[in-house]
Amino acid sequence: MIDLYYAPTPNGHKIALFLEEVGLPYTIYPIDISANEQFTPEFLAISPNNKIPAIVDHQPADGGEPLSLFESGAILLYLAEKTGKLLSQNERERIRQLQWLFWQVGGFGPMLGQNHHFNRYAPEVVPYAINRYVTETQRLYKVLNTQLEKTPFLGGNEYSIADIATYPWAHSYEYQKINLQDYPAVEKWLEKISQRPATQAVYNK
Ligand SMILES: N[C@@H](CCC(=O)N[C@@H](CS)C(=O)NCC(=O)O)C(=O)O
Repeated sequence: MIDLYYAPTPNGHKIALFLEEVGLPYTIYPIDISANEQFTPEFLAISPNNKIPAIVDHQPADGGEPLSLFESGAILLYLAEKTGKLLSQNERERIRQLQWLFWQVGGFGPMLGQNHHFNRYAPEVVPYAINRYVTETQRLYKVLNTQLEKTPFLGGNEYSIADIATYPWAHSYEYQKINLQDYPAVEKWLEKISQRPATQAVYNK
């Protein structure tokens, strides 16, 4: 059984999407980040960077003590290796999938997170910051669109943890001042992933 420390945000959705795809049983432990529950000593013992998502795997891949993990990219990689699913066994396709996973956790997520902050949550309007992060978001959507014009999924022909990491952020395109019609390959990819039963299970919960 896996404990998932979760809030209904793009980073939280990533892990739920993976677990639903592969059918691994999990228990959700909600962390209310607006009430600062991410700073409690109990949560910090699992996630020392005080952010969701985090997991505790009570049946870890090495058969040892329960394993706690934070950082969505590390969790997705761990779960993909543990289950042998959603990360290609083909070396070339696998590294391409990992390349896009790292692109998401190092760029697409953090930059869109700043976009969300300055467009939705900042207590004052900061035009410089809004312009900076909307412009960077548009650049990243162009990169995404260019890739998805070439291959049906981010890392190639197969749906993988790279798509799982990226989908929940792109799903929130309306918050980001993004006109999806400017990125037709992204629009098609979003629609395709939204039809998957696992995606519907996560977003309907
Ligand atoms: N790099 C982290 C980012 C996680 C993250 O930013 N989580 C946000 C919610 S989407 C959070 O927990 N924020 C609480 C805080 O910053 O105090 C990951 O990919 O797991």
